[in-house]
Amino acid sequence: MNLRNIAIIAHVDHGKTTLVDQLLRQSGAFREHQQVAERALDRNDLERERGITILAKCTSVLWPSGNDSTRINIVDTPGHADFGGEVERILNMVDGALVLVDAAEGVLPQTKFVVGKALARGLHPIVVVNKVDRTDARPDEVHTEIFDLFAALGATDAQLDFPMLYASGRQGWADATLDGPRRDLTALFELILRHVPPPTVAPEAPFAMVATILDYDNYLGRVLTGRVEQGRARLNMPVKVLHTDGTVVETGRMTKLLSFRGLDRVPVEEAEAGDIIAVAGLADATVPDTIGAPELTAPLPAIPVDPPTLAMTFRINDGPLGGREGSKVTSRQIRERLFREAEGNVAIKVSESNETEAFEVAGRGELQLGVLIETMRREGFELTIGRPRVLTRRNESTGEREEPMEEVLADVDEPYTGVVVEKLTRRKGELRDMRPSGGGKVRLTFLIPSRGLIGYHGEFLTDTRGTGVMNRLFAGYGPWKGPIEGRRSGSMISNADGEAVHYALFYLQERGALFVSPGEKVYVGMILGEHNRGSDLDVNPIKEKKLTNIRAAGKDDAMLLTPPRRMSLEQAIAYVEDDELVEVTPSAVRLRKRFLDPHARKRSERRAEREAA
Ligand SMILES: Nc1nc2c(ncn2[C@@H]2O[C@H](COP(=O)(O)OP(=O)(O)OP(=O)(O)O)[C@@H](O)[C@H]2O)c(=O)[nH]1
Ligand SMILES: [Mg+2]
Repeated sequence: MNLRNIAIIAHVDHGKTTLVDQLLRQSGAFREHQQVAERALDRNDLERERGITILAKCTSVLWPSGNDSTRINIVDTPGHADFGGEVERILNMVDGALVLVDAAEGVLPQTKFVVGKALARGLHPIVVVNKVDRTDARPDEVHTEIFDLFAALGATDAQLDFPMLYASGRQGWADATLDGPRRDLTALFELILRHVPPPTVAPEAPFAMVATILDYDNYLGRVLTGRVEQGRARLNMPVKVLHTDGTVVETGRMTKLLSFRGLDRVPVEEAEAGDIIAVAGLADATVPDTIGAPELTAPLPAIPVDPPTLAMTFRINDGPLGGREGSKVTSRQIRERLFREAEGNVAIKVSESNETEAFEVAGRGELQLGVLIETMRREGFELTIGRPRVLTRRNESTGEREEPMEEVLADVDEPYTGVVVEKLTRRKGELRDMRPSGGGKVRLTFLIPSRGLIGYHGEFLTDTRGTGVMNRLFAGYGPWKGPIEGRRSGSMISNADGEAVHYALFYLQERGALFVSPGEKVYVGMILGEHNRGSDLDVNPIKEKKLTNIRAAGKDDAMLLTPPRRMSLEQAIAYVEDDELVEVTPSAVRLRKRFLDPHARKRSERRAEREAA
């Protein structure tokens, strides 16, 4: 069988999934009149809503149609850095890569990251300068940027001689020149067949594959996707699973073998070396274990999973409104759900917390954990979430404490550079480079602790009036940078249970921005808004006006209330301090103090002060 395996890699949003869509369409992978959503591969709800790919997925197309067609397995990878850890492993199961670069945005941090990995793997990528239809496209400049990038990353002469196409994935065309016919993707299909080598295989060796992508299916359980590196996979054959250190994880049978056809996975009886397949039936096997025939003695080489960099505590909702809005509220239910998530998500680690009825959930970033919380909330869970913490480590040779660092590229209009530099510096960022990036914009490059970026993105957008673009990339570990100053404002805290009323809120809004509006349920210890001063303030949001006479009551109309500041789940999580929590239910996101009772709060503050002293 003629076979090609390729991965599509790029910076976030440069158009990978859209291009795969068109490749599927134009190769006839969809039945006639089949209703297919745009970016069909981003199939889970949160992927669709947020417009980003979270989980890498494999698809396959036939080209050209007819008898001597070649099957091309295409792996669509996530571009967002929180989900980017898989890319390197995925590159290990393909023989070619399409590098997409947005013709306007050009080379960005994740482009650098994925191209570096592809070159190191010895792949000869095909470059696609994508979104050429954009009015601000600058395709020739971007072509030069890509060449410089390859050179800077130490590409060999053969890799530097990369083939390149101009394309608009959305319009569904790719051409070798800018004045081509702009009709379809034929040029890209042909280039893939010509340029990407077929897999090199050892059909006679015992069966072996590296589990590369893990997902969880309600019917099949754990599903592991990988390429058959050698031998032949047969349905129900006994297999042995080996950890990268050679220990046996389990023995079992592959009760389901799935091959990729268009958007679907179809059951097959066997699969030969070189093909990418999905396997079900194993209980413990995970990424990057080797699944192999019983006679296999050593695991295949594999890239370890990156350690998590960020953790949050997930607790039960023990506030006074707990249990009213959700259907899954017990710590047993939360435990089961979290451990199930860790089963199907290699980037998430769950452990019991020192606190009662709480769990530590560690992952790769705010977005990844935010997506998990949002998913659980939609499933009916109630939770309280604590402030995110970065996970530090000890440097083994120096004994020093180290923390995760990130490289940040911020493109901002010239007048806003001052405020951005000031804020990032205050968050312990080091300005590494500052240069004009065209159109009156300045590109700032920072090296900054991941910790300093928690909750910064929203501020960045405000400070640049929504015109700034910020990109970030994990840049390894660096020495602990010491304390980073937190929020400057205190909180306004409710000292009463009930419903907030207009009259009370009107007077409170002078003291800081409010997060609630009249009629919303409030309780003792709930955070109602920001206090302009640095300290916390207990206030009464349910106090009604004393009705002395009728005329005075009518005056309420003139008491205008500024609309409350609404925070998204992720903004709320980034906002809270160590002594605060975010209460998450299917219908609300509220902020509260960890200790609701004012006396308990004072006691714990005093304890914290004593400990600090
Ligand atoms: N102008 C223009 N926009 C495009 C093109 N291709 C994709 N887009 C838009 O760019 C956005 C991102 O597209 P996706 O296909 O989701 O990008 P992606 O690279 O898969 O994104 P991640 O998976 O999150 O990294 C969407 O709004 C698309 O409609 C194109 O050729 N031209
Ligand atoms: Mg995508």
